[in-house]
Amino acid sequence: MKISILNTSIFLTVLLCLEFFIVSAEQNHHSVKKKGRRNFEKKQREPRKIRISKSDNDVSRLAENVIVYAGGEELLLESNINAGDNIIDAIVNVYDLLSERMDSLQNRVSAVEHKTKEISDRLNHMDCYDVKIENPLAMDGVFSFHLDYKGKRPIKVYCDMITEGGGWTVIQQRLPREKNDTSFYTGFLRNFHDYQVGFGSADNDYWLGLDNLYSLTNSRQYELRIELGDFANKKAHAHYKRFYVEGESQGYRLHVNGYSGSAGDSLSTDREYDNFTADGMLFSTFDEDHDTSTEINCSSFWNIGGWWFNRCSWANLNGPYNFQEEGEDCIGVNWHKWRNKQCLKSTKMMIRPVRHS
Ligand SMILES: [Ca+2]
Repeated sequence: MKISILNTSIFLTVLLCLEFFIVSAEQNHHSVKKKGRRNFEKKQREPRKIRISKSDNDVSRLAENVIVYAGGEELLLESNINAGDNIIDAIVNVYDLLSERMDSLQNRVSAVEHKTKEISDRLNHMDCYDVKIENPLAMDGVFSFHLDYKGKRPIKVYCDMITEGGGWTVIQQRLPREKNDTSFYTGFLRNFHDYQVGFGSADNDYWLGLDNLYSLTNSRQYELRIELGDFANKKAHAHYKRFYVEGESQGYRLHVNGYSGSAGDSLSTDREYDNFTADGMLFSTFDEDHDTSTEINCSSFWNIGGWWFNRCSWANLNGPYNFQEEGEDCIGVNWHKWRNKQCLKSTKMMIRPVRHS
């Protein structure tokens, strides 16, 4: 019986101890859980910031960053919604970063494409002929070219895409005017520097410039065509098989030959040399006398603009724009082999690469 009472006492004692341990374990568990929640809530009150470096470009690493931020695995399990928000934030940040870099790359690609096209045009489109070859349906109009490999800025010129197959680069132009025409038009009584660099505008009267002429006509072989109109609205033309000018150090000396056409030859020496031929002459203006006359400066004496004067010339296509009065001589825009001392209403000098067939 004593043994029985002892056994019962031991059993009850063991049972009480076991209950004590269970209660302590539960209290400890709740204590840990509560402490963890406080830490998590404290972190949640802080502003949300996720620092993403450029190397954080894979989602698993981003998720890892978010778990560390959330304070541990246990809390992440309890707050998986918040952690999910953080992952989405991180992915949005990466998306923004990638978009920004894509935009930057796109801008750089566009810049390279633009430069490539510019270089390509410079190499492939030197003049109106190149445009016509690439696009046979191209119409008359103003186009931009880099006229030589050193060209920094594109230069605007008028292209004649119709006359005799087109592809003509206009180097000089005087548009037809009427007496009652009060609109502005370019003056051609200019100094040497203006004739060097060019003046006027491609959609109106203009002179392309001796430096540009030198660059163009020394890069390939050109033919020259001159279109003329008088005040009776008659037309004529002069065609030369070969045309080029030398550079500044050679006084922009003119070389032109191989005449054909309806206007007569007022430039070359094909038939006979005389004191008015332009071929072989240097360029002169009122302030730069390089003509062959020892007595006068042709340009300033006759007031006829810049030209390849001899003593003096059969042509003044850069003379002042004067209207022809019936029966009177007119010193202005002249082509003597066609209309002698009558002033002309319109002129157009244009060049095209010689085609070797
Ligand atoms: Ca002289």
